[in-house]
Amino acid sequence: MHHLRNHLAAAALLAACALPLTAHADPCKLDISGSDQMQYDKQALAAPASCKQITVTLHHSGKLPKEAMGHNWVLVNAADLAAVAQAGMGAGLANDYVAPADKRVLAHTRIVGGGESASVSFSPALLKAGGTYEYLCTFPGHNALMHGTFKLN
Ligand SMILES: [Cu+2]
Repeated sequence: MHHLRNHLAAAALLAACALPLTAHADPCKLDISGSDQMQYDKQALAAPASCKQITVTLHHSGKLPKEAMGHNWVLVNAADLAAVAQAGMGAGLANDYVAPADKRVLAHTRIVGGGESASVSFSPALLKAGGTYEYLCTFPGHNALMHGTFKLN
């Protein structure tokens, strides 16, 4: 009986430990893809306000190089989207199309080309619950198609 109880406890422990290792089981880790058709695969992302850190991983599902069809993931207050896109254009590829020290940029990945991925982690404390946030790609000309809403829930 003693033996069986230990066995059950070990099985329960294993099940509890295995859960966070399963892909997409962690609501604090988000994935999004950008394509050669200049589109994200998701128009909205959300993460719990209780996350210690939120990590967004951007995948480039296409084949084109970053010079031709680069993508990034840039988080801003919705009201700043156009201005951040404009400033990013002038910053160039060497700066991942993000103006250095632009305080309107809340978080951003580097620019990726076909087959590459990049992640960014940030604290939900940067955002207000109920605030309206948007993410965009600041590669020149992309933000008109490549943007979406970001929410804490
Ligand atoms: Cu893009």
